[in-house]
Amino acid sequence: MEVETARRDAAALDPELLQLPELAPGALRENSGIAEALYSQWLTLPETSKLCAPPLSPRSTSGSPRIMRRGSAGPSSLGSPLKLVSEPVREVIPQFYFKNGRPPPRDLKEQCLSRIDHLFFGGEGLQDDFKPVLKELLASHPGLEFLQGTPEFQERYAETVIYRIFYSINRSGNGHLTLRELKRGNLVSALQQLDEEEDINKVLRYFSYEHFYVIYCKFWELDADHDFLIDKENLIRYGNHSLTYRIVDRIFSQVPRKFTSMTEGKMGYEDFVYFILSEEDKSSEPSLEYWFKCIDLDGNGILTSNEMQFFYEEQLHRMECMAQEPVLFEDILCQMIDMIGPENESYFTLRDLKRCKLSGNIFNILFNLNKFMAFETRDPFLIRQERENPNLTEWDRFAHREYIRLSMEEDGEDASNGSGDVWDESLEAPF
Ligand SMILES: [Ca+2]
Ligand SMILES: [Ca+2]
Repeated sequence: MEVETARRDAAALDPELLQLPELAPGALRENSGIAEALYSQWLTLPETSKLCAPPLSPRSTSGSPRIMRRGSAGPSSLGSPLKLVSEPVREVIPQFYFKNGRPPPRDLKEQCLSRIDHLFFGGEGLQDDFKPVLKELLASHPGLEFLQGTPEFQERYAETVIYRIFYSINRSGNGHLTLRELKRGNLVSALQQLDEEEDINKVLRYFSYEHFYVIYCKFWELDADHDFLIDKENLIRYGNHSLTYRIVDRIFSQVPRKFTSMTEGKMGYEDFVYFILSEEDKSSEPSLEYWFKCIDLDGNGILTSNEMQFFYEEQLHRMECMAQEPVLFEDILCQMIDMIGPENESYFTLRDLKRCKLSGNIFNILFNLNKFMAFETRDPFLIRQERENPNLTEWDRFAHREYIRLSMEEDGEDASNGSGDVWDESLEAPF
């Protein structure tokens, strides 16, 4: 939908402003091919990619909620964030009230639960079955009111939340959530928290708007041509080129999970959500399973030293290229065995990894150079972060850091004091 809007905008552009050589007046309107070409060019401009970011959460770090700068709360004629950004500054004054006061918060949870009950009456829940639950939530949760002017981002938020729920709870990975899986997961307690908490960003399990914002912006950064698909070359840029070609190949051979994108050789948004959740929290069980499948080249359920060495070779090569002192595989293997303490020292099983809290590091050692280095040097910044909030997951910490960075960027403040790597790079014009 935003694409349509943008296309209309592109068609309505004044050619003079674009300083086109020798373009007859009206040519743009008559020749839609030019408009299309301009539109594609416009999409690749660095400024455009900023404009297409979803609205910041009301709890912006700068204390200046974007929604207030956005202007009128009335329905936007185009419903596009592209338009809203340029509107004049105006404060939103709520123009409605609940005749009998705001409905008691319990209602929301009851509604969601009864929906879910209904959903499982037939035995299993599909992703689509969760859509009405999210729709109700978007209509009634005070923490999501600010999204009401941007229906396309309401939709993206809803799908992201559903993917996150399935990633964590649908452990069979078959897209059919069973009642058993639901009961074992923490969705019901997340709904309860959602009910009692007005600040959506405090509901870290599944529903945080900031978490959605980070996932979506990361995807948008990598998807240079904005066709909502990512190829290998795009993904290799993830996290400041932190991943190896070999692991990216494995992801694209769809070993850890079959892509839902339907376009050969490309990853869609849902596939990316699975990837980023696995990449940024390697301590979680779904993540361990995801990466275990990647490394298990012959798929026999054990990781041998040969399989691990195949991936580590590329890391070693990269260390050499960066003139860093390489850590030999034999040394790293001993370190990994000490860390995991596997039942049989000649290989790792998934059970070995799930038993040990530090297992995620194995995967960083094998294919993520930046995180491997941070681990080797015991990055004091990360250690401090862990001490300050021991209850947060690795994912929560990552999302928090990135949200701050992205929102600084969007606020036009100096982001250079952040680590700034990925974002800066994405701002380079890709031609
Ligand atoms: Ca793309
Ligand atoms: Ca194997």
